Amino acid sequence: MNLESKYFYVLGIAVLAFLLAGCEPKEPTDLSDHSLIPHPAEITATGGRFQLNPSVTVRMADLSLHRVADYLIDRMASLKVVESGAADIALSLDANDEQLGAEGYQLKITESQILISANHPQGVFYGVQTLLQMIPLRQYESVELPTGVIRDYPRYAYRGSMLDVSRHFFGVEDVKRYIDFITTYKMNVLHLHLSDDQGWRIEIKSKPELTAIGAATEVGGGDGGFYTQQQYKEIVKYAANRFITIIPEIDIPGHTQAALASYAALNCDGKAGDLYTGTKVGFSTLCTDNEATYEFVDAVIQELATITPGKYIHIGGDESHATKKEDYIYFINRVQKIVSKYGKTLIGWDEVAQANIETESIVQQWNSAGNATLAAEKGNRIILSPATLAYMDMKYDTTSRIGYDWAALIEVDQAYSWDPDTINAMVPVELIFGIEAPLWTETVENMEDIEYLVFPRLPGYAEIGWSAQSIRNWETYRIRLAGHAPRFESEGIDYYRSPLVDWGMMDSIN
Ligand code: TNX
Repeated sequence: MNLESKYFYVLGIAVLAFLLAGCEPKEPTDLSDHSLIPHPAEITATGGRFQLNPSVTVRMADLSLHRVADYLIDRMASLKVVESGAADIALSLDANDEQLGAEGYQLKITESQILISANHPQGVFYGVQTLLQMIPLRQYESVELPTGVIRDYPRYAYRGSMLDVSRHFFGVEDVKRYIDFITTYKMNVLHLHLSDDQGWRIEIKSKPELTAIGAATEVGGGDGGFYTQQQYKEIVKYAANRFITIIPEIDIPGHTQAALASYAALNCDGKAGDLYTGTKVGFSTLCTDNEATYEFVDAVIQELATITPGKYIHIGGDESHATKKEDYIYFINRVQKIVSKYGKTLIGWDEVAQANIETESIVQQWNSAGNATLAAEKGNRIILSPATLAYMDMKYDTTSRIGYDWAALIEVDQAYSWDPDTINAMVPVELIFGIEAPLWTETVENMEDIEYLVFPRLPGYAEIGWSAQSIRNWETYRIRLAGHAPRFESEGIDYYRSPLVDWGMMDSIN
């Protein structure tokens, strides 16, 4: 090799080394450089390092934090609980800090300790979620974390997602996996759409035909299925351990073909209808003149209220095109009384605002700004799920392999770039309870399908619900989102590789 070629050889190696170093798994040395989603309210980096050793210890200052500690132990296998003395991770409830509210936390990393404090266990739990996002998966035994302080609290009290288990049924394990998805991003509600034309999915002991007949199929004619009350309770408990409230929805008076096929008395002609496996909407209705209908609704809500510790029952109420308007209003008014009688607060899709609902009831806007305005005039709080922005069953673009496009095509940037406070000029911001991103499942048959539509839009919806508008920005968000790809991959999540996100730059971290 002559001198010149040697020179180029060395230069070549240097360039290669530089390129490789650029792709190497590098952990941020500054606390503000972590790809945290949702973005925390305040991050102050102090420039030091904390070494997390293989035998990590955790100490909880309060017994009521056992749920949080159990969760952390579950996620970090070699974690040991110590009763007293110094611990690597200390969890406490002594924040005594009004700004943090019920769900906020402070995460302080010094050179010798990680301290998560909050006013309530739920805040500590969210501090734990932030910490877990900073620790590379499967490598926590020897990780170094940058020092500093994160102070964080949510913008909205209600941050949810909905899973439609009626159009296609998803079993308990799938629902738990879905709960894990939303847990990571600090959502606090899972709304389960438990009944529709294509299937009734929750055991009601006094109405056995609902599941004997009404759960037997699903869109496309598959086997369907349902949750026993025992299984439902298991889901509720799994969610509660992650500070997530399950909101059950029984969709009435429309979207009821499965119930109409199960009980003849619910039909105006007294004859049981046929099971339905198509995807049309708006053709079915409970007979609003029959007393049998109200006896049925009472029985269903009573059992549902008993197995649901959360304060909300969702009664659907959308797209009742087969119900006359005056019958619809009469029906919703009566159902409102039944829900109240069992000590629960009613939530309904935006159409219910036309009825005489109580001030505490909550209206979920999916379609009509007019209905949301009506609700606001009555003082009802509003959950925002505008179909054109928040429906995760919408395709990303025309090439998406599944999904609908009736409301919009929703690319990842559009899913992220909207402000709930400015959706309706007529709705005062104090009445906005929060946001929910629904996943309807007419085109969604299995977990891979769920993952493809939910990821990567879900983290964006979680950030809309949690982070102040002033700190949200698509250009910086898309970089943080790319930082989550290694997590999606190591958890086997089949996410949509949106061309708007530079996934490649993070490939090698995994
Ligand atoms: C409208 S949103 C519906 C659902 C469908 C969905 C499909 C709403 C309250 N009703 O029944 O599944 O569109 O995108």
